Amino acid sequence: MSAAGSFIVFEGGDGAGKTTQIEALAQWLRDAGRQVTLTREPGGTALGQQIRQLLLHGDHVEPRAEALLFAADRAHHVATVVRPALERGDVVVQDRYFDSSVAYQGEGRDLDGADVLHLSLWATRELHPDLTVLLDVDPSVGRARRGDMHDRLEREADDFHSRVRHRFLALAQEAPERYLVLDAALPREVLADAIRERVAAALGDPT
Ligand code: T5A
Repeated sequence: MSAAGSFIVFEGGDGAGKTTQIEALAQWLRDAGRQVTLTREPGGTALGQQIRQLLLHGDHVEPRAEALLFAADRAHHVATVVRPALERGDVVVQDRYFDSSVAYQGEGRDLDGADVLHLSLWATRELHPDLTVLLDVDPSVGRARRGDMHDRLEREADDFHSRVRHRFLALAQEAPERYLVLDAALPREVLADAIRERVAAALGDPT
């Protein structure tokens, strides 16, 4: 486990259902008496909210600048929110982390994935999640779930989102012991049960 606490990250394509599952998991952990820090990238700090606005709702951003901005958000977030929470002993439940950069900027934007990963490892002083829950979603399902709400990255074509999806799956295959991969098309409760079971095992039963 990372420091004193535990670091659980949710990843997946847009509209995969991460927010839904993160909220359910955080409530379950709190009910079990755990101290939980619920956070997200980009935008888990005041500075990050400004970066999020630029990245998701601003004008065109060059791919390398985009990768650097996500990494800058991450560096500040990990140093000021995530590490202090882990040092307190919290369970940190986080919406997106560096796999999103490798998948979206490395694969989607066609930058070198190894460079993008290296940037995030430098930014975070190599803080790895203890567990990553990957909600694997077909881009057309994610798009339908999002309705008319599309930010700058969500507006990319289905081909972009297919490449992102396959990079997420490849990352999980490289280190299966650190991932829980679930089909995001399953009913919410089925997903929530599977996540709780795996998190309980990772935490040594939070109840
Ligand atoms: N990004 C991010 C990068 O490019 N690089 C990076 O390094 C990082 C960190 C962030 C954007 O930035 C990009 C990736 C993203 O494009 P975000 O705020 O994380 O944006 O946006 P999304 O991931 O798209 O978040 P969404 O809120 O759109 O999707 P969620 O959280 O995955 O899904 P959720 O829970 O809001 O659910 C979406 C809808 O589906 C329903 C929900 O009720 C909701 O209506 N739903 C289900 N329906 C049927 N069955 C289920 N199992 C369902 N679960 C949820």
